[in-house]
Amino acid sequence: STCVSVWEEVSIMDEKNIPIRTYQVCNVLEPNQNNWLRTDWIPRSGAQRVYVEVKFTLRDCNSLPGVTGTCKETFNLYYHESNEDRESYIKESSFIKVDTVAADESFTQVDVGDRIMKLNTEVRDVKVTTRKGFYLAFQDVGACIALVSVRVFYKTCPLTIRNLATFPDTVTGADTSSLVEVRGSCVNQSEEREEPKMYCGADGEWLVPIGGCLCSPGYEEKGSASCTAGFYKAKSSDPGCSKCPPHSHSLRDAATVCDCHSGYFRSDADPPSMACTQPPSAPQQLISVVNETSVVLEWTPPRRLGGRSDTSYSLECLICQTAGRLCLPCGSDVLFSPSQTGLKTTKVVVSELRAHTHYTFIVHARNGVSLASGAGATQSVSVSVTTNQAAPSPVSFVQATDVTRHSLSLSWQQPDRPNGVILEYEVKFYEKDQKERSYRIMRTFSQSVDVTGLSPLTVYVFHVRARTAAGYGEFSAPFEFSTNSDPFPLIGEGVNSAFLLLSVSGVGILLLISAAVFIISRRRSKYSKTKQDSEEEKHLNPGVKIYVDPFTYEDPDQAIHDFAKEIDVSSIHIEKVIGMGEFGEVCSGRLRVQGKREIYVAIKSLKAGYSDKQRRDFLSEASIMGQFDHPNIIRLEGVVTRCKPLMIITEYMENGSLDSFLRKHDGQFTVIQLVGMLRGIASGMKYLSDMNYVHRDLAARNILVNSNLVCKVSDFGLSRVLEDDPEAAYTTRIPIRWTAPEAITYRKFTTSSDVWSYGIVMWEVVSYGERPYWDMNNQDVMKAVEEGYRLPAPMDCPVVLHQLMLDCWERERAERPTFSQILNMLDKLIRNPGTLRRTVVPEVCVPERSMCEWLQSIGLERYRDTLAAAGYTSLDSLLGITHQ
Ligand code: ACK
Repeated sequence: STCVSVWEEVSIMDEKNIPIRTYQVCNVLEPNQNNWLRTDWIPRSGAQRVYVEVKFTLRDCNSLPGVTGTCKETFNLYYHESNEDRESYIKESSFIKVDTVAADESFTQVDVGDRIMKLNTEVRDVKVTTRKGFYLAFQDVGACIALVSVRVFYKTCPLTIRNLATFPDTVTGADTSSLVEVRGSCVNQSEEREEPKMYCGADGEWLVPIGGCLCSPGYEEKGSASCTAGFYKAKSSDPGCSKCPPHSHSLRDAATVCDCHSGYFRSDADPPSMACTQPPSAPQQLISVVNETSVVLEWTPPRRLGGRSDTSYSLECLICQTAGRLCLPCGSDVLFSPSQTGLKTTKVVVSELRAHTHYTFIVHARNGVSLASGAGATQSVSVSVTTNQAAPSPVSFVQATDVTRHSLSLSWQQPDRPNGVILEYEVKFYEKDQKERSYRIMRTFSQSVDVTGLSPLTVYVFHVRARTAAGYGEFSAPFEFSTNSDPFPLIGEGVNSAFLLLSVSGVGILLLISAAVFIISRRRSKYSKTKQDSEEEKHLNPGVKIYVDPFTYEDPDQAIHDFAKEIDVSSIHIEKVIGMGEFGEVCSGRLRVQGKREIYVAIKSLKAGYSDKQRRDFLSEASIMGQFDHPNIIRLEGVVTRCKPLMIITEYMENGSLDSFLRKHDGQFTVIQLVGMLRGIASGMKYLSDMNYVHRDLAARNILVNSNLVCKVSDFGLSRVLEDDPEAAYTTRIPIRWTAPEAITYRKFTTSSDVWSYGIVMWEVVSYGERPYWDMNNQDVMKAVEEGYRLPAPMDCPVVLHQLMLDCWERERAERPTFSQILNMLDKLIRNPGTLRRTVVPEVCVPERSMCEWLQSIGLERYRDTLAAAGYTSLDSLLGITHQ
């Protein structure tokens, strides 16, 4: 029955009276209708879901009389996918049903001749993905239908531009819910900001865009144009074209950066939005002040900074044969403070220059565009100077007063041309008839000295010279003075005996160092720890004399004879007991070695009934001391070991130990004198640390003072005590108040812990022998120090000195200064006494001096602020205070 189609092709007129072709079928009277009408092959053209819009009319069965039971009001729509475009026969069963289509209620009425027809439009969609194309078929099952049109189409999301990205015309997906992800491409002169993406919905609508593009440098979105001349756009993310910054221009369109006007520059680091700038003009008003062998250079900034704020200066130093002529660059030994290049300040101190030499200094000004502007473009200013270091001129007048049989007071005037601050005077004198074969030297800060120990009725020749940082000046002409008559024996200071000791021990020490190293490595004794510690601190420098620990000797008597001279007891003349030491009495007396002058000495003796260990400990001090030779270390004259009591003979220090000496002379010294004492101690300690010797008990009580106020480090006993008895209650033997925390807690004794102790000594000196941490007990001291408490500045203590103390008391030992730095610092202070003027106390007392001083004098300075707050700032105003 399907072979012969009952669908008829009929021409009718549409509503506009235009003839159209329709397919009609109307077998409503016969049952079991199955009439098929098939389309030609329709290519899919990439579509995945096609839409079929059918326009048709359908007769209402009610309007057809006598058709009940057979008349239908629907037809069926089928499809069949195929690659074949000319299939002649397709089985019914090959078709897949799309839908049963019924007439819509809203029939459009079409006037066809005398009949009114209702035109229906129905759309069905179907997924077609498997073949190149498909056929559609309409199955009539007994209705009265006219197929007016069949339109087949698919949907696309149309080409669009979103966020500067183009999205192509995109065929929708196969399913009604499918989204097709589409990647956009940036439009011309734009670049991707974030991958542009959009989804094409099944209905042909684009969904929310993701990501997008930005206009390339030189272009802006506004009107999608390039930047015009005079404008630029540097980055795609910039909002739009901007006007060229000052001193720059862009001549062509689409500029990404503006070019600088001629004479203006931009550094690599300058952003395109920054104005073009210029190198600075020359620094101005360069002033030089020559101070011995240093020069202070100061200038003012250039008149034109070129529109930048990164001006820096660099210095060129030239050494010239004649002022300003034939110059060569200075050597690298010249020091520039704060630096030679990259200077932000307008002041430099140039030091370590040669004396009496012509220098030219050129100060260059630079900024960020100096390089960009080409070589040789820096502007500079120069100055030529001649250094003028000179030692002081000779002392021209010396006089003697208070002449007695054994002494006289010598005084003199300052040299006419001191050429700097005088640090010290040196007095050389000798008996006139001895000529200069044997002489004594005395040094003093003041312009006078008491010369004692002279022979009666003897003519002495005196020379005085001054020393500044530049060195010693010439000695004065000889001045002769005679003592009065007396038969008392002659006493000298025995310079020669020290020399003798030194020369005897010189070769021996070298041999000993190698012997000691050998012994240490073989014995691996417990003392090797000490040595290790000190090596950690300092890089051993061959050629520098290193202290040898006498405890590394198997035989302590060998050490004593390597380092100390045995003295015949008959040459010692004990005079009186001056104190008690750890091992016995300390006496003063005189020593007369054959062929030498008699000298005053101190004699330490070992009390009877000593143990072997005590003997060893007692003599170890001499073995240590005997290795040292320095004006600020107590000098060993020799030992007596061959007969009893055992004795250690040292130079005699007239003023005894420093702590008691200061307490006796409370407030009697100038700051410079105190600093002079500290300098001596620092110099001695520097010497010890250079020799790798750690003192461990540096304290004012272990410093001795001679008649010239020269301080010398003594007491080399404690250094060994701890090592001998590590398990003992050693803390009781550690001088807690003087010892660095790491030395107390884990026995880390180093030169840095000696520096801590040195800080305490400074405090003792400036406070004239006050006890550190007063009457606090040891436990409290350790706790307070651990918690960061540090001794405050003593009364009238210069700020710089207290700062130096605080530096010595840095918790981290590596942060503490070295003795060499301390020494330099003190020398600087002595050279510039002005820096010592600022003391800690007056700082607190600023508003009204006299009021402040008065409160201080009555111990009520804590009320200063309260009184000031109430308006009482002067003593006058205080007079008006009422009872209320
Ligand atoms: O404070 P002083 O008088 O100085 O009391 C002690 C005492 O001996 C016990 O050590 C004094 N003393 C130690 N060595 C010397 C010395 N070389 N010259 C003068 N006095 C000394 C110290």
